[in-house]
Amino acid sequence: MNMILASKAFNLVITIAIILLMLVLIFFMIKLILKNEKKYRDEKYSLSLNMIPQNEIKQLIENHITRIGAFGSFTVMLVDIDDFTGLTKLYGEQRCSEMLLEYVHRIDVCLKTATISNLGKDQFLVLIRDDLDFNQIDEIAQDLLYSLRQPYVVGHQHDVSISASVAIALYPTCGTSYKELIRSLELTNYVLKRNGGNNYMIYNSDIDQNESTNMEYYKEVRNAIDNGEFCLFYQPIVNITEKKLFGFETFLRWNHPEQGLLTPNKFIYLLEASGDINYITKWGLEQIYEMIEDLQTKIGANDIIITNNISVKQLMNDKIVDDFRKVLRAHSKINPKKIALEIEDYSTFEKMEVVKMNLLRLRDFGFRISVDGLGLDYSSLSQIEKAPLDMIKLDSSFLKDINNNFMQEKFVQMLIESAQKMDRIVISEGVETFEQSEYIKRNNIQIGQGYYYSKPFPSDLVYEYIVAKDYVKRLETNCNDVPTFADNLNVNKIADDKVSSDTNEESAAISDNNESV
Ligand code: G
Ligand code: MN
Repeated sequence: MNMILASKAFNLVITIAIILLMLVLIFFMIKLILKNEKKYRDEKYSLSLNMIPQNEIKQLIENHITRIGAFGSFTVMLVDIDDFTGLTKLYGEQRCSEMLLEYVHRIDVCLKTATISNLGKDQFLVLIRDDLDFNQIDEIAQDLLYSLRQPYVVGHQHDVSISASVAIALYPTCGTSYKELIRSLELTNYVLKRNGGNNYMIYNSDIDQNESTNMEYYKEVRNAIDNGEFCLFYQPIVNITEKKLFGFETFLRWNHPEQGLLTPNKFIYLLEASGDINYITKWGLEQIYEMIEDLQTKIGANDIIITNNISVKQLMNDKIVDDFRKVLRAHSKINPKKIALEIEDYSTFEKMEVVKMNLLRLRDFGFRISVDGLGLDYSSLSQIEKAPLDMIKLDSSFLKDINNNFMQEKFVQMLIESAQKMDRIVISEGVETFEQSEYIKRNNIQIGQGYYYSKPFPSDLVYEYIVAKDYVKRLETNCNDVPTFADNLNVNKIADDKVSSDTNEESAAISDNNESV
């Protein structure tokens, strides 16, 4: 009996010992897994620690030049994320700096023997000491771009795609000192960005001859973006028959610290030249979404449509489609039908396949497409019959000689007829006087825009305007009796009539309008 009890106790002790041993084993295994995981993470991100500061890479390159002399060679690269400012606005600084670690990791994996330094927040200088020929450089750059383009995890989103520009300079042909090499890289980077980024390029002396002045402007525009000097102005579009607000057209303005408020004719070419037009276009769309959300909070459901001017040049780059998709996703509660994309240069757009394609893709997202400044003649009317358009804005030239334009009235009738058939909206722009406003009504155009109704004004006056005009319910019984907005609100804020513009026509129109009130 005792024997049986003793053997049972022994078995129990053994079982407990085995269980304890297994628990200890499991504990150590978990510890090992966690340790490896940590090691992997540390290895992956140790790059941020291994990257050398800018002054060190400078010293390193200068020492290397002294050592190899005029007959040696090496390569430097400037890797710059396209539109990092836009990414940080969309995902936040913290998440983007985490993404940057992964980005640097990819550079390091692609360029195993390279030394990397962080020049600006999204710019990396890479030194490759190997003696490479052009084919090898092409191959390296293509691999690098491919790897950098793969999706990133940012916060909860697992498929964030970013692109980069890789500027490349060879010692000694592209510069014989650190300073010269950096300058060549900056110029090349500028040319890459101007062409829409997402590419690589090796510096050549033609770039220097053609581009150095442009680059100075580029720096100024960059500063303006960083300092938030760009803003959107809003001009009301009114439904004159239903006496209510149709929506707003937005205009880009540069609040220049020395030159005051500038219209796009003064700076759009700079944005186009630097490639920053992509950033500004996306930024503009974000601003509009924010305005729509803000108005919904303040006045509830509404059918206000906000339009955004887009140039053919912007539509030539596929990037606009990706960019707009991202913004659209970030505001998925808002119906994109509330936003109309306005294109000028209708005939150019018609001729360019890529522009048409991009426009159709944007329309598929749900944005409305509007043609701006349409002239009234047979060729433009027959062309737009077939085009994928939702809105048509008639050029103000149509209002210039209203007493003597029988032909134009015929065209308007044709246009209105076809617009009704195709469910399109027709808007008359540049309405400056009471007579013109009456004239468009007589011609069955229901929607008007122009200084007669209101000049464009800054975004923070939009809500004030809607309230002042009592548009929350509907437009006043007779909008023609109401003084223009600028007089209604005597605020000491920038109004569009402070705009510095080249066009005398525009300033003349402003003073005309002021006198008539
Ligand atoms: O081509 P687009 O419609 O995008 O041009 C708009 C420009 O015309 C803006 O700079 C805007 O300030 C200006 N504008 C708006 N309404 C009027 C108007 O009634 N008369 C004139 N001359 N210009 C106007
Ligand atoms: Mn326009």
